[in-house]
Amino acid sequence: MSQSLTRRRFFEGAAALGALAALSGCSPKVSESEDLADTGEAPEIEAINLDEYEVKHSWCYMCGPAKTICSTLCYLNPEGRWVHVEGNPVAGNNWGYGCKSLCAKGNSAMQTLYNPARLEYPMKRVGEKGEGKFERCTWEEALEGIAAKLLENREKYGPWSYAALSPQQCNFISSIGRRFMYVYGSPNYLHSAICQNQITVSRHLSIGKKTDCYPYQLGKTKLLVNWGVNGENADVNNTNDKANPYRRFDAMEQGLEFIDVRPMLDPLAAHASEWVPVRPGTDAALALAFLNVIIEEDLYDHDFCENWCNGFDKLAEHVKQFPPSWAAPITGISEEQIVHVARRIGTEKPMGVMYGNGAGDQANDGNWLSICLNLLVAITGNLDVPGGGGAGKKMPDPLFDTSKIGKIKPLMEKLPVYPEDAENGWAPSVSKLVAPEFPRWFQDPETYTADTTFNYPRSAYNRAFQAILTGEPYELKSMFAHSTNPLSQTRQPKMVAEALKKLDFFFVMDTAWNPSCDYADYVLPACTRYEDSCQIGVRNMPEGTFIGIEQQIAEPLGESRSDWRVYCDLAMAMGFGEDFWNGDFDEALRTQLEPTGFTLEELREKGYIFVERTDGAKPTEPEYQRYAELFADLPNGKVQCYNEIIGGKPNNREDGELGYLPVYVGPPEGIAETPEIAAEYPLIFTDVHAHRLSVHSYFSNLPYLRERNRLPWVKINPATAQQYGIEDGDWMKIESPHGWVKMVAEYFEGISPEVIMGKRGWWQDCEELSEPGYECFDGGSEVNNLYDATIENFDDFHSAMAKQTLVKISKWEG
Ligand SMILES: Nc1nc2c(c(=O)[nH]1)N[C@H]1C(S)=C(S)[C@@H](COP(=O)(O)OP(=O)(O)OC[C@H]3O[C@@H](n4cnc5c(=O)[nH]c(N)nc54)[C@H](O)[C@@H]3O)O[C@H]1N2
Ligand SMILES: Nc1nc2c(c(=O)[nH]1)N[C@H]1C(S)=C(S)[C@@H](COP(=O)(O)OP(=O)(O)OC[C@H]3O[C@@H](n4cnc5c(=O)[nH]c(N)nc54)[C@H](O)[C@@H]3O)O[C@H]1N2
Ligand SMILES: [Mo]
Repeated sequence: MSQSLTRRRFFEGAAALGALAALSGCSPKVSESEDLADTGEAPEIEAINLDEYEVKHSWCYMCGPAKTICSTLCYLNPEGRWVHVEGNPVAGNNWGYGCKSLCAKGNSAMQTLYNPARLEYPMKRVGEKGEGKFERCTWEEALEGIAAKLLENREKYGPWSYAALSPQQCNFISSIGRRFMYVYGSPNYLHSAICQNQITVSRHLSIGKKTDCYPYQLGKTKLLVNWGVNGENADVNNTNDKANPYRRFDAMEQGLEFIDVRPMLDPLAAHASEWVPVRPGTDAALALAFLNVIIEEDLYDHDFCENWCNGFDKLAEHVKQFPPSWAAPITGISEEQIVHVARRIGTEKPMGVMYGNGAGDQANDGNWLSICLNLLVAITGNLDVPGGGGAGKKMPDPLFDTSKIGKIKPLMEKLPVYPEDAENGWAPSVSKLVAPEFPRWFQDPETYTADTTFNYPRSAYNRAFQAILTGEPYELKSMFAHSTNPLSQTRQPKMVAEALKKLDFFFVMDTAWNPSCDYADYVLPACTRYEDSCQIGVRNMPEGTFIGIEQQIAEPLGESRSDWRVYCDLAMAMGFGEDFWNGDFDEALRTQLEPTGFTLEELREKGYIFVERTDGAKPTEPEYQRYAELFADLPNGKVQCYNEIIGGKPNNREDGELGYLPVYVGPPEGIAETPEIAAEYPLIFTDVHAHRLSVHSYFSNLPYLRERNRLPWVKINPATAQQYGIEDGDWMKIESPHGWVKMVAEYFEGISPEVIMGKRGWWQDCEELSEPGYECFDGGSEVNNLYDATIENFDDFHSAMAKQTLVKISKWEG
């Protein structure tokens, strides 16, 4: 495997973690900086003979629980203590087959197991909600208490009154957790409305489900537009994912150039041929102006637009309103740069766009923004051409039947069909969704069966909390926060706390005590992946097919239990045993393995099995330009420049109609949008989500990671900071019209002087380093306090909420 210089340099900065990283063999130096700087020398390391250690297989879970992304080898010392971890070279994770590297988080995995913040026992609330008074109880008492209350509430308020929170779409909630919900009778799976599904569904609406605007053969691509995506943090070590930075570096050696559209010069943006520091939340204006220039200057693909675009002429007419002179004062990007970048997008071929959370998931016009990004690739004739959007090589078939791995039937057929569902052609129980994340008409059986991303009913997390407060359309009564912290996850934690206080019954299951536990009736302790053996994953590669399971590395801490098994325990207490393998989760695993020919015992014993490919089969070259097939599911079999899927249909709030053509809405508070607010709050605030030293708001309790990510930082241009007398490292007070936080100024020249940018989620303390955790409410460090939560401002198709606002700052002397 080639490891180019750029690659190696990037890795050292990104993932070096002292002795452990050095042991893993891929990263000889220690870097203090989270950026690309190469500083420091390798510490002296005492040689350890790993041959004397027991090795167990596991899936790393540090990109989120219930993921089977990186296969790892875990070394236990002769005393049985887990002391070292490395990537499994056979599994093809990381940089591909043969590589052992892990990212910084992965290298700190041992500390998740031996962590003082871990929850050990079930707890029952004895004080007032929010007061934090709890008493230890037995599992039996907790499970029976929960079951009795859930059954009572179903009787009193109907099955839809129960909701499961699932912002990060943990596999265990989407699979067995949904099975539990559906057997109970509720459709209220509460998705964040700000993560991935939003941008994916928008793509489906515009160019269909069978193609993509991202180029899967990056080596053949001339120009990549990287828009609001953060591969250097979100996908740092993950070969499977398209945002992986190393892939990009390899492609750059073959001539790829990329343009980075992000407000901040993040590490990867520093390698771009062009940086477009768009004002947060104004991306849709920029995208519309690009469409304007490309169409006005006749840079579009005539043949494609005539034959394969629905209503191209209407779009062309429509975008005349959005010239660069209109977009420049909104976006903060000069007319010259808008024209220049639009020309590059229109002429440098093949071209593709990669976009992420920052471009469509977390903007209140996110649907139209994502649609515009897909249309840019389509109308320039870059779909399904070599090196262009969507076209990729096809992997040879796996060497054994993997079709059931990781799958647990959710039993959607258990959901009741109400007359309103049947009359409207909606999927079962859609009429009972408390806050349909996508419009009800979109949540129909056909959408569910045809789509792997969007295949079950959803309500929007934030709007569901607001429904508890208003009682409109009804009040949820029971809620399970499984692996989520509502007080840090969504906009306006103070509103969420009020809703949790009002909620009749709330239970939480977590590995650690998160702030929302204070409001729970019961708190259940989860063990880590490393303390049980519940997830099977497969990977099919050119070299062979890999199947693995976690081997138990240690006994569960205290009385903590596996997330998967607890659904079985709860089902037994509820009388649902028949649908839950009579309480034995291993039976679910056996069902998954049936077609493979391997047994659970065999797999657990070995940890993983690799079947080498000897048939000589290689990934096959795709056929190109299969437009009739790719667009078959779209109205008129064409790309939706004029969107007949959503146009003229009710929005998700059912208080208006969706349009046919893309529009710009902009952030709820913006410099150009609300000058009256800008007069008092002159700076723009937004946040990064993925950071390579944490996941969401957790893992800041691990000393390896916290050491390098100590304080709730906010990046600020020194020129701006100095105007306010704020030194690098000073605490700052940041106030928006919606709330205030305090964070630590981190000087950074690579950010526009009018923008400041933080990271969300700082509630965890780190006992070993005596680092405190910070409050989730105003006056703490949770950026979600700053944002608007007016439902009318949320995206009216997919419910996305803005994470951009205006703020004023001052030095915090408190
Ligand atoms: N290490 C780590 N990895 C993760 C996660 C994690 O927490 N930690 N989380 C996982 C999850 S659940 C998800 S959804 C993915 C998310 O992964 P990504 O889709 O890559 O999203 P973000 O990390 O939110 O990065 C968005 C980027 O957009 C920029 N940005 C912010 N506001 C704006 C804006 O208004 N306009 C534009 N153009 N850009 C903006 C930010 O600076 C950031 O660089 O990552 C996953 N991977
Ligand atoms: N302002 C702002 N808000 C955002 C985002 C943003 O970019 N900006 N990003 C959004 C996105 S994309 C996402 S996906 C969500 C994520 O939002 P959430 O999923 O709610 O993430 P957290 O708030 O970190 O809460 C996760 C909880 O899971 C617990 N946990 C970790 N591992 C396990 C386990 O194995 N079992 C159990 N039972 N619990 C475990 C952690 O201790 C923690 O308390 O946040 C969203 N919120
Ligand atoms: Mo996410």
